[in-house]
Amino acid sequence: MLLVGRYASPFVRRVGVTMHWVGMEFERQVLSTAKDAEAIKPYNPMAKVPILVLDNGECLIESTAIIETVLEMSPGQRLLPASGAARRHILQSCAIMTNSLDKAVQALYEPIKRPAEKVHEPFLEGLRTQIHAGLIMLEAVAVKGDLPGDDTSTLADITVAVGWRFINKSVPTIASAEKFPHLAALSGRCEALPAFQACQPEI
Ligand SMILES: N[C@@H](CCC(=O)N[C@@H](CS)C(=O)NCC(=O)O)C(=O)O
Repeated sequence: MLLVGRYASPFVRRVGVTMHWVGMEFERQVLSTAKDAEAIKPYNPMAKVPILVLDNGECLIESTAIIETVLEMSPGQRLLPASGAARRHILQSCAIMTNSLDKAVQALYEPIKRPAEKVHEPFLEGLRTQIHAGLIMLEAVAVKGDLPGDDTSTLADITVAVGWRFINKSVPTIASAEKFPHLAALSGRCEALPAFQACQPEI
């Protein structure tokens, strides 16, 4: 099994943490979409990461679809129940964070990919507003105690903690520990866990 991508990407990192959590062995090819697009294309012609190359050579894309497969291959896993309200709530927390991350990545790309005179501040402001709304929803989940950030954690803890670290670094004006103390505390607990320690962002 080969995971393609850098842990600087929260999407790659949440796959890596999940695989470590369930004890799945894998190798990693640390390729950057910015610098190594041509090397990524044989795995995914759209040049996006993460990609998980299965032992039979199949290339899986999209972190949610990859994690679904990883968990299906992990009998007895406790990160995501097979059915019921608990599963639904975990998937919703993951969805709120992955949506927020999509917006955070867009906000990061906007000034990098466009000439300075074409960067549209109202668009960026809209992205920040959406990210902020996502974090408010997730802080409420954390306040309820649904994100323990310990060895009883679920896929929601992993995704929210990985996402928080990325957003906190890339848009710190929105994601401060003062505004979101429960998310910041969750991150602190999770980052100390072995599966998180094993997946350190490259930058
Ligand atoms: N929805 C995707 C998002 C993946 C994503 O946005 N990856 C970024 C890196 S953080 C990427 O490949 N960007 C290159 C591009 O969009 O061209 C997932 O969950 O895997």
